[in-house]
Amino acid sequence: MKAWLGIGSNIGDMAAMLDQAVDKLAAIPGIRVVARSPDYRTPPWGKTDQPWFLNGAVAIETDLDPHALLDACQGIERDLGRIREERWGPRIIDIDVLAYEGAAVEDERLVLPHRYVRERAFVLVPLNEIAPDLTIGGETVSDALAKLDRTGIARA
Ligand code: PH2
Ligand code: MG
Ligand code: MG
Repeated sequence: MKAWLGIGSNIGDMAAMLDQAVDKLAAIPGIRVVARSPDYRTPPWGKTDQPWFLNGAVAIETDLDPHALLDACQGIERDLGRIREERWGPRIIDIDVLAYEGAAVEDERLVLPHRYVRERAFVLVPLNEIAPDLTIGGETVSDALAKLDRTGIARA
């Protein structure tokens, strides 16, 4: 199945963190990285008194089901030294499952498509580079992005 991930970091060597996250994803049996957006510098969203982020998007082909994919992403976050911290606060690496082909999931661990994708320019700007026609919540990524303010977001 195809799935789309958002990656982000706002602590330390952010570009290296995103590279390592993608390398580790590609090294997992059952995950094949098929596309990666350029990195974007993005202003902090939600909790604004924190450093800027570097964000990107990744498309994968996977044999893992949505929850196994979430486990794999969280395992990589742990490997890269992430400790669970405050909601929407600074993080060394964040790997979010944004959407998974054919899957609608809503439980305590996982909501797919991701709850806030269509409100977040920092997610949609990179995602639009690799999946403009992907439909999320009845709307394509490019249509959803057209409604958002992308002030401050720039190719790194
Ligand atoms: N992640 C958050 C909260 N706010 N803002 C930006 N710009 N980029 C992020 O990745 C981000 C955020 C929680 O995961
Ligand atoms: Mg996350
Ligand atoms: Mg996140």
